[in-house]
Amino acid sequence: MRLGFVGLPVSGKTTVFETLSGDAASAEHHGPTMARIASVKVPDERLDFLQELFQPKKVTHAAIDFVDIPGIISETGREENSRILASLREADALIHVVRLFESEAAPHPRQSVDPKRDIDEVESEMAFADLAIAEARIEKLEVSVKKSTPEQEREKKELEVLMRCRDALENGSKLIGLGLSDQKLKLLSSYCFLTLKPEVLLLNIGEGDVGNDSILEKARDWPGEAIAMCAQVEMEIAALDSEEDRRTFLAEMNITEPAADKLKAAAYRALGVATFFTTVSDELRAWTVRQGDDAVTAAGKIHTDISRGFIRAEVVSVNDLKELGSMKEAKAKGKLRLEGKDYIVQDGDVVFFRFSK
Ligand SMILES: Nc1nc2c(ncn2[C@@H]2O[C@H](COP(=O)(O)OP(=O)(O)OP(=O)(O)O)[C@@H](O)[C@H]2O)c(=O)[nH]1
Ligand SMILES: [Mg+2]
Repeated sequence: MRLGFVGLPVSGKTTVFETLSGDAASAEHHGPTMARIASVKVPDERLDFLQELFQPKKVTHAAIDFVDIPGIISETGREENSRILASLREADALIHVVRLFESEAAPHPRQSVDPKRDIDEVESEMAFADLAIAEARIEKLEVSVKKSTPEQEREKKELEVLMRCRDALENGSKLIGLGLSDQKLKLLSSYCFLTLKPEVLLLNIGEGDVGNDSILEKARDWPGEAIAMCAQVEMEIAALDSEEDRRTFLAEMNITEPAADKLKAAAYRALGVATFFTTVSDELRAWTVRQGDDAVTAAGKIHTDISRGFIRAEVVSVNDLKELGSMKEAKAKGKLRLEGKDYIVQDGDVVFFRFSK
């Protein structure tokens, strides 16, 4: 899964990014805007349990790729901003960081703390970036739909959806709010529109507001997931050497959940993620799919051969294994089920795929 940070300059994106990726120096720079990407493994106590049970040679955690880009500001110009934002097109979800701490360094004239003002600016730059893509494609399609080709019907449909998108974006609405059908979304999938992505709001609060639960009130108007953290404090905690020091510091600051866990949980909720586990040739591995994905889609995460040659899946939930203590018991109690192609993978499933080569 890939999560991209977006926000104004000095909102704290890089601070959060470096806190989460631990070793900042290892983050790689990519593309013309020098976006940075870091891969972070997702701790999962269910995986620890399965490791005890199956004793595999290798364990592979699910990973989240974080992408950090330079801050977006309207004065930079729409074209340049579109270029910067292009690094986020591959992201599954966006983390919109907004500043709630006082800072003299914030770009003039935005020194005062005003989350609504800042959020609106970033949102409208993202809408412009999407609009530019929609308009360019509409222009091409308006010419090509006139020709009678095998593509004509599809192109007409695509043009119709894109025009709806253009209207919405021109009115300042996010595309995610259009509630487009799966069929229509499929027509748009190659454009990777930013405003179609689930977006988590991250309120980057000042040191004085740490532990103040009512701060989330500030995100009252935000339609999606919102979390609050103080990036500065989280960074200092993450930099401590021992786990014990970290725990003590967290407790002292009244922080019940470290930033990484909070962000992961919020992103998983926003995306609707389900984790499943496989054990194949001595490797135990965690995978993520979207909630509602079927067994064939899940198989495709591992290898296209497995989805193509899919015969069936044998499934047992990790909770049943915990309760019964072994695969043998799970089988004996009928908890290892045979499932077909249409089976919807559930969070915490341990799946053994049977397929023909
Ligand atoms: N007081 C305080 N300062 C913070 C906090 N988070 C970040 N900062 C400071 O704000 C400044 C900017 O933070 P960055 O993380 O570099 O901000 P950014 O969003 O990556 O900025 P750009 O890359 O310019 O877009 C740094 O000096 C940070 O130390 C916070 O929670 N509290
Ligand atoms: Mg930065």
